[in-house]
Amino acid sequence: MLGANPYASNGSLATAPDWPGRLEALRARGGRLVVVDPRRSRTAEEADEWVAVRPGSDPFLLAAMVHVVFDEDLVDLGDVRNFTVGLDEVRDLVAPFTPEAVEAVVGVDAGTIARLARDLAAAPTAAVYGRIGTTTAEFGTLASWLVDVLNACTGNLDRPGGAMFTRAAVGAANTRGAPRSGRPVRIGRRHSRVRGLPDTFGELPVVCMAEEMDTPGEGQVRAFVCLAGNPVLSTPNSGRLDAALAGLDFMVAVDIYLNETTRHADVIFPAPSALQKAHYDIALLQLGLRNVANWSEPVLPLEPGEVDEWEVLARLALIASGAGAGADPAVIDDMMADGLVRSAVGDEHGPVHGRDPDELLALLAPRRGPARLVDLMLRVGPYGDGFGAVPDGLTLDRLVEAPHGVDLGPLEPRLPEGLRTPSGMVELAPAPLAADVARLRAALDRPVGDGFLLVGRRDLRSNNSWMHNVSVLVKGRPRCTMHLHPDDAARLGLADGAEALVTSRTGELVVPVEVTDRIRAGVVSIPHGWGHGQPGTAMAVAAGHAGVNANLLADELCYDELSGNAVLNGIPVEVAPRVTRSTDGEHHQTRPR
Ligand SMILES: Nc1nc2c(c(=O)[nH]1)N[C@H]1C(S)=C(S)[C@@H](COP(=O)(O)OP(=O)(O)OC[C@H]3O[C@@H](n4cnc5c(=O)[nH]c(N)nc54)[C@H](O)[C@@H]3O)O[C@H]1N2
Ligand SMILES: Nc1nc2c(c(=O)[nH]1)N[C@H]1C(S)=C(S)[C@@H](COP(=O)(O)OP(=O)(O)OC[C@H]3O[C@@H](n4cnc5c(=O)[nH]c(N)nc54)[C@H](O)[C@@H]3O)O[C@H]1N2
Ligand SMILES: [Mo]
Repeated sequence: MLGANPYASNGSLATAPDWPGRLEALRARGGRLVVVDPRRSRTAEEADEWVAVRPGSDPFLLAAMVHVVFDEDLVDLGDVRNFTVGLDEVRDLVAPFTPEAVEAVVGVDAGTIARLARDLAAAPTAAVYGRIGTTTAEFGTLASWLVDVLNACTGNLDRPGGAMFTRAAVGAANTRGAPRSGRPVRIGRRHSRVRGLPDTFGELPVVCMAEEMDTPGEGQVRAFVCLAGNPVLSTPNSGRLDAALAGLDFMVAVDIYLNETTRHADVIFPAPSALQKAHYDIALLQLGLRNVANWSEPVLPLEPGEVDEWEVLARLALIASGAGAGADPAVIDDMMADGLVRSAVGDEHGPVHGRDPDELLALLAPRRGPARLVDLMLRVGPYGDGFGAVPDGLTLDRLVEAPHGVDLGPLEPRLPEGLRTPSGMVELAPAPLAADVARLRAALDRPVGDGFLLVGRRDLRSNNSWMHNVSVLVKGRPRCTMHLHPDDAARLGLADGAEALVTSRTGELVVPVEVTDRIRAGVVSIPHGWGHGQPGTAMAVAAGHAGVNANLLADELCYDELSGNAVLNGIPVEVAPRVTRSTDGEHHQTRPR
């Protein structure tokens, strides 16, 4: 497990209840857990081994592990060998990354790296899992790819006990259309105006958001719609974004709080409480560790005058399209349902191919909004009733009758049927990834600096930026502190509880220090999502536990060139004791409180 701390986060892109319990069960049945993290996180503490890498170095570590697997003839693709291409290319791509070549940049000795690779290859089953700490980095996409490559080369792709694919009940691209065919991934169909950064899957990088607002010229962003996001706390160089938002002509937000971002909005549409909404988790159930389907009905009714969030969004879409504020949100809702039904009847591999769209729409009545769309997607999905074609198949009615969810069984091997690649094969070395390895190779020659690198961390009691206005969650010891290794603390003269001044190219902040050996020397950790109490916000509890905004330090010029993703971990910073100027003009270091 690299760059993930499920004891705090309960997992990410690997959805299951009780991750800690699962890890404990894994160890109880004789399994071994190795955690790769610059911090000895709670998960690392529960693990058999903690590998304290330098931030940002995961792709080097992973490439070296793949290298060892090839070099020692340990490659075994298992059952996927008959439909995998690119193995020889991978061997060539990782050739320069010997354990000896990467040990300085990874900060872990070559012997340990080679042993990890051998252990992994020798295990009867194993899974490599990398998350936020590995992806929000300069070579984040390569790190994710190398995780997959390592799983494949050790025979763990698509086998029970290894890394498997969910068969989701709703919305899965890998159960739609023809098996073993798909479109290639295209990056860079559009480019951002100011820096010319390419889009990925239609999205432009968040690292160019502020400059698109504050750089004059044709195409400058002057209006902004923010839906359930708090980018002033969650995105790099948020000081610049904060100022850019203040300078916009117009901003709309849909949010439950008047916070650091929504304070810039001209109009805020409040969303009803989570308890007043129906819920089906389309996104995270694509990555379930078991096939399940869950629908929650609203627990509480809407108050008079309250509007469902989807209606707010539909109305905004209508206004933006010129239809005006009085237009009926049903127009958008019907358009969505109609579009989905038509694509379902057009799918020659689907269960309703060739049927009359109006007949299916009639069968979905009287539901509307998300409930209708979920019912439709369930019924044409891999477990669906196919609108009568499959007796006992899933419908939303069946989920409503099963408030604890429907268990669709453990994950089962899905290859090659689940492949949606252009070649119909597992493509181990797709061109954009293979090309990016040159950038990683070049970085191997960079001198390994000795300055501080800043990483984040998550806390069980916090959720990104927005759980800090709830007293029971923020009471007790402060959560927004900077972890600092005792050796670094001694060298800098910073005691536990003292205030440190942390600076980067983009900003500076003062934060209380927590001296702890649960972090690698040379690395400091500050959680993101804090920095409350700004003028114009209305979150009284959060303001009393304000903390600092770590993303003032994250640099919008640092991003993964392949994906455009922001670098949020491994940010170069300077750390010093906070110096205050006293009335006699002399400088004094702050003392521990
Ligand atoms: N309680 C709680 N749960 C959450 C969230 C929350 O804020 N609070 N957020 C949710 C969200 S949006 C997400 S995406 C998931 C994220 O879930 P996880 O991916 O588990 O994320 P974190 O808990 O932040 O763990 C990231 C770990 O990466 C480490 N790290 C930092 N830099 C590096 C590096 O360069 N290499 C390696 N190997 N490790 C590094 C950090 O020290 C940290 O321990 O959690 C979700 N769950
Ligand atoms: N330094 C650093 N930065 C990070 C990360 C990191 O690990 N380190 N993690 C990154 C990750 S993984 C993520 S996902 C992003 C998250 O970044 P954001 O999505 O920008 O941040 P959140 O704090 O999750 O913002 C959620 C917003 O939704 C609002 N909200 C809550 N419930 C509702 C609702 O029902 N309806 C509506 N409309 N609004 C609601 C909240 O009030 C809040 O304003 O942050 C990223 N930023
Ligand atoms: Mo996230």
